[in-house]
Amino acid sequence: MKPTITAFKQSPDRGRGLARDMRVRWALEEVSLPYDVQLLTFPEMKAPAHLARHPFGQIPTYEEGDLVLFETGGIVLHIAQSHPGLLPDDANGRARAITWMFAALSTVEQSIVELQWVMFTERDKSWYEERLAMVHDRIRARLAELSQRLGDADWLDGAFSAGDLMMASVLLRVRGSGLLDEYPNLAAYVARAEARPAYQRAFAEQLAVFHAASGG
Ligand code: GTB
Repeated sequence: MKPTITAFKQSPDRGRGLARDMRVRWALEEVSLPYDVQLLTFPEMKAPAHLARHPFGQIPTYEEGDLVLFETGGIVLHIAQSHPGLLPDDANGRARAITWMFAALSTVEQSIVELQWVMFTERDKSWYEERLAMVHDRIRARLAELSQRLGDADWLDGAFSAGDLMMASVLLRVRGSGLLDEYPNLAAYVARAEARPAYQRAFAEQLAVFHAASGG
């Protein structure tokens, strides 16, 4: 059954692929699963029909027959477990790849989301610069540890997996700050992930939504 995902009708990231539907699109492209997209306005995201799908009124969601999922971690894991291509065959390798997904979402993404909150909502505060520097340092600490672990490997644990998909998606969100470039092996890791044909197809799809919404 062809799944349907939800995404912003007008993404605030202006087609830069930073909204979280991108990681779901990417996973679907990696496993060559065709999908439909339902685009939502902000009021539609907060209306009862969407709240029935997503308790927090966010995007993305994933619907496949009777199955309705929210949270990109759960969605990408479901895709990876139901189709070959994103998880290793051996049980220990699968467990480690899933662990990297959790690490991306809980250990690395947390301070990156905090940075975005600070930049969006605290820019006018007297302590903005001080707080920004603190959050930057928190992110640097995580990036340094991750950089150390990755070393000169292509991917986090053997072949590309859902763990890399999630980690690269999270790291992409911090690239605009310049912090990623302080760790050349992480910048190269993200560039390698972006060069994957599945990533490119997913990126083009979400960019087309932005162009359609802006009439260009
Ligand atoms: N933990 C959830 C998941 O992983 O699925 C988080 C989902 C989430 O935060 N969704 C956001 C949303 O729906 C869109 S992606 N926000 C509306 C709301 O919470 O009411 C977050 C996002 C938005 C904009 C940019 N940007 O402009 O660069 C990047 C990321």
